[in-house]
Amino acid sequence: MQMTFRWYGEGNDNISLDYIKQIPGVQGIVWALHDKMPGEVWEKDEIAKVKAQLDKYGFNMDVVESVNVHDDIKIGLPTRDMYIENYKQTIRNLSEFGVKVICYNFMPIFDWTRSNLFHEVGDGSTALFYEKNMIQDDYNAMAKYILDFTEKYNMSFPGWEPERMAKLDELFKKYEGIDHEKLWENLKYFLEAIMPVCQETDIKMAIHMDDPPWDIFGLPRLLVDEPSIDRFLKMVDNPYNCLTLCSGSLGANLENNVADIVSKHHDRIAFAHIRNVKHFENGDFSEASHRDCDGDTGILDILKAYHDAGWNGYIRPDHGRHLWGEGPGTVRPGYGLYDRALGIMYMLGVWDMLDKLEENK
Ligand SMILES: [Mn+2]
Repeated sequence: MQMTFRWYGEGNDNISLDYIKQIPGVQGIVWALHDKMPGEVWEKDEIAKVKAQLDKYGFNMDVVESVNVHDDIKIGLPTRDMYIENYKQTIRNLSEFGVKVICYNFMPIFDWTRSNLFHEVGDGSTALFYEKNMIQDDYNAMAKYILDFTEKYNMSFPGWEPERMAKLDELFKKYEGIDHEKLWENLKYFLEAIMPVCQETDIKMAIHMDDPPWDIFGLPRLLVDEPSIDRFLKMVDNPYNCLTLCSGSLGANLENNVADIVSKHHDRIAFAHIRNVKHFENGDFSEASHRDCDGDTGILDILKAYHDAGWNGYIRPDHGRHLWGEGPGTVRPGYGLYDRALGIMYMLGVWDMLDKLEENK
């Protein structure tokens, strides 16, 4: 496996590359041009700037997260072809800088969704939290919570662009009539259109699981469990059509066995997100430390499944808790420095031991 760390870019992330360099084992930065709106072409001079910043530290830029997909593609409007052409151009531009994997998602309107971004965990730290009752019918209330937060702390979250969120009612109207089957069709159309460019440029498209893995606010969500992942990979059966397998997203549903999915589909997993989730009886869940026993996701089984498969894809700690003074205004929710660094050390510790056991066999 190749360890990476997500970074939001110069002037957009309080964590410096200097600090990331001090975490053992990190080879690459998972990056993006965060000021780009979905549908825009990523220009070479913009990509070159990031490359120069990463080169200074010897980090690779092999994984991009995310190149967001325009809503018109998800809805299947006639304008989608223009946005798909832009997407292809972005892939070609990225390939000139050695990019190997593009992480993206196909969630309608909302990206990841939580009801509390800095929930007290009980040991003095905070974590992202999902209160089931809070996320039922009122999408405007939930969007307001997130947007008030981003405005207060002068931040922006990928997928939560205020420009898009300002037109929520309009967006929901556009998605009327888009059920699961229609959305599957539109995803297939998009992938079939870009696969030849992926083959030509040797870039894998790695879809992120839907988070949480069920429908919200009446919007269909597709990548939610093993059968839907099977369907996705079969639908466009091409080695460039891959997964970003997110243990945290899938782990929000206790019925998902992530290690089984790893064993079954490791050759199509280009990028692994490792995160642990702790469940409560009433259906709420909290993000947890990477340590296996701190949550219900089965982190040890998952890492072992990757190791057993001889997997050599890209991996990163997904989210972390906020520790040691990290909080609103100092870090992005879920993207502090400390807990993600601890997560890396846990993963590398497990991995190194598995290597050793195998050597001594
Ligand atoms: Mn993830």
